[in-house]
Amino acid sequence: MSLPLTFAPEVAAARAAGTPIVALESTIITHGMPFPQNVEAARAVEAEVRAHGATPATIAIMDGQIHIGLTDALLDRLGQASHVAKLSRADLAACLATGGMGATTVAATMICAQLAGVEVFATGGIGGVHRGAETSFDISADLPELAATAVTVVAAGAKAILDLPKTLEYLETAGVPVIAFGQDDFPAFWSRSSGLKAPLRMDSAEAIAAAHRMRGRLGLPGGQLVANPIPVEAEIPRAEITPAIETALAEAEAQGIAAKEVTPFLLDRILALTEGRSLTSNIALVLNNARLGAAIARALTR
Ligand code: PSU
Ligand code: MN
Repeated sequence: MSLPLTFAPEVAAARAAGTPIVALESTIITHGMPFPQNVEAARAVEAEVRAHGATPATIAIMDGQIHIGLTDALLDRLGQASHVAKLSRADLAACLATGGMGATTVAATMICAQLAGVEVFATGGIGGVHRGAETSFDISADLPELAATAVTVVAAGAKAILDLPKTLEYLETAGVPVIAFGQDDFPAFWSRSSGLKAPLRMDSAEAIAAAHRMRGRLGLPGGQLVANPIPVEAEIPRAEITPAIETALAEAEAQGIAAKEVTPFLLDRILALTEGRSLTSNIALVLNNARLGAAIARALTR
């Protein structure tokens, strides 16, 4: 039986020509940003990938198919739909089998990208080990996926809503290369630095591509996490974002938010608490990651 993959026309053309492709996730569209900024941002990110010499492939589940690349009509449908499932490794197959509509997280996007032969994926932030994980056990399925699936993921690090030292410890245990791009520190999404040193540093897309290829040659499963700091002009100083994070975390606790609701709840509250400032920064860092993702995809194609 063939895989339930549907390629958008521009992605099918890029595959046929062997030109670089960059995967993009869809949970950021349905659960990370409000409509219509979500659809506008998704289009801007796709345009940025094209402007840097690669073809964007936004991934989502609709009508029993894994869509690798969304036409304008599909992107509009997804961006406006009200009850879209947030899909990770655990629920991807069930959504496909039942014909539901689903947005893919980092973990599910990696799985779908690998099925489609796409080796690079650009996003905003990854999920990680939540604060209080020692009692809640809340660790994102994105982390074990990075250890299992051979896709290089470009993100702006992880948000300070998470426990960043524990997140880095987990990734080390799982054997995931964490590569800060162009600096020593692991970036913290809105902030260029988390105050923690990243285990690895690379300064060129070519080096990241070479490391990706070498993992493949060695037969090491899993991908790489490239942590690309937010551009200076879009950065929100840590002192300014911290109160919003603390308030959002306290609200989540008081309301008993659990499981897959936690991350979307926190993102939504921080957006409101910063009066949209976090959204502007969010879009700037995803565009920045799209540029680096395109450069890595180009280097992999050479
Ligand atoms: N972190 C962000 N922005 C996001 C997400 C995480 O800064 O949009 C989304 C991504 O899709 C990520 C998912 O894969 O949330 C992680 O959710 P969870 O923590 O439930 O695994
Ligand atoms: Mn979780």
